[in-house]
Amino acid sequence: MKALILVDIQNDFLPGGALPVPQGDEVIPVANRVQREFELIVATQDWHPANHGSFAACHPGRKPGQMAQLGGLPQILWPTHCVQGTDGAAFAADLETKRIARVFPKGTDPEIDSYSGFFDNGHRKATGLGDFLRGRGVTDVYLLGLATDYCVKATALDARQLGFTTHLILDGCRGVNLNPGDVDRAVDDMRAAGVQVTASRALPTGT
Ligand code: VGL
Ligand code: ZN
Repeated sequence: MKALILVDIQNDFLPGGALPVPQGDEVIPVANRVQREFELIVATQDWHPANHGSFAACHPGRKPGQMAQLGGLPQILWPTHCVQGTDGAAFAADLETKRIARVFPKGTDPEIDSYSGFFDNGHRKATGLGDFLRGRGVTDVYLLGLATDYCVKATALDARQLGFTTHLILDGCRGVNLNPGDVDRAVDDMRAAGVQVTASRALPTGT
């Protein structure tokens, strides 16, 4: 059994959003198209309280892009984004959402960030996504969304660690590239961890 995981396809990560991923909108038609090949579709949603510790605004005198400590871990400070209940946190208007079986919010604890859809960055708490997929008999997960070098990467690595055969739909992802080459390095890291890198046109049909 395979499942499709749509990672953080939210307004704040699109051009014009609070934390825009270059060409982030280009993942939407891919996401809509590949859903046809899946019986089980889930989504992750970056879902921060307004006082989330990953926001530069919560660290007086600090700016987005600088480093801080959060939950005992090094943390990149981001612009305020994906605040619970705001339009920025909503799924992209053009994203097909009717067939999403369950949405897994993440980053809800102000004291720790959560790039992965499975666990927070300290691997202290699970979101329930792993148990959900196991309970549905899923062996293979396919991922696409935003951003390649943060949440897609972290979700793919955790999926591998949990024992899922993990496939990255590369043309359905876009990255931040805070430092030039970050996206390429993220893809290399995923490959090195055993993630299969594929393209939307090469997906198997059916379940
Ligand atoms: C993300 C940075 C901060 C992501 C979320 O979805 O990749 N990146 N929060
Ligand atoms: Zn976030």
